[in-house]
Amino acid sequence: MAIERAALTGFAVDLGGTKLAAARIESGAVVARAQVQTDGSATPESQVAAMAGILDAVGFVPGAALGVAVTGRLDKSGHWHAVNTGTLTQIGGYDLRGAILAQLGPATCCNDAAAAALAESRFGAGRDAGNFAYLTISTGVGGGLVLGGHLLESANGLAGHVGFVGSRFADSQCGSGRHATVESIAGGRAIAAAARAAGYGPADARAVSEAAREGSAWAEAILYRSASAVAALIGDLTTILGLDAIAIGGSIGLSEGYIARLQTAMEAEPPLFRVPIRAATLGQDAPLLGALTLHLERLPS
Ligand code: BMX
Repeated sequence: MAIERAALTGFAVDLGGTKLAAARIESGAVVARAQVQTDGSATPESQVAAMAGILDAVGFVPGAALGVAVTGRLDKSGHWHAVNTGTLTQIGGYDLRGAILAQLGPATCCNDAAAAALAESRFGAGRDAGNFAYLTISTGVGGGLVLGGHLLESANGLAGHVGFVGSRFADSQCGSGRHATVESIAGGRAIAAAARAAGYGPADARAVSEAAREGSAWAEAILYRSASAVAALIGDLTTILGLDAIAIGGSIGLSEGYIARLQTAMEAEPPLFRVPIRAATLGQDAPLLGALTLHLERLPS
């Protein structure tokens, strides 16, 4: 059952490819937040210890309501797998739900973009949309689909991983094992790699965004190519799902100028295949709010 935002009280943790964040949430508002950098090469046990540590920093007490969002897929049995093994190098089928239950108490574990999609659909940019997609452009390109009010899920946890769809803009090997995916040309790791290949290393995606803001043509070209690949993906998703709206999140997606680039690139699509593109209104808190929402909505009443 869909809950009201005001009913959101508890804790949430969000382990992304770049940052690990935790929040204490009271009546739908984030009242305490902590954030550190993610260590993508840490073992799953160390990742859980880092989650416990950051939850401690926001006042978590084991047993309190808890939602856990992670980059990567969560299968039906609660096992956690990296899809892009370049982002999390040690995560290949770890019993995350079991480890969290043992160390922190009952919690709901889910994909970070799926959680954000649910939150944006319930309380943010997708409130008026029947069929809605959320895309995060960050370390990777993640996605969540809320169709007719229901978050699309699958037994293997891969549903919604739209960054691994093929792209005509790409031509390199993706860390997922697929060739020429959207993520392999549009995500933060791809943006940083393109900057390095053009001789501007060791620039990370944030430095590329900064360079574009200051007017560097090379940085603008890299970001416009990323936006073009995402715009084509949005056209494909609109075709398959008849989307009413799409929200964009993630550190790159929400960086200055990115949504404007997307809107320009979207003009290459015929009008029927376009959809309103909005910024995620919950910003970087969307995965945190969504993970707790999912947890509370699934508690037996
Ligand atoms: C990748 C994939 C998704 C994730 C998305 C955005 C991995 C490790 N991650 O497509 O599960 O939702 O990135 O997450 O395979 P980010 O926060 O790591 O950018």
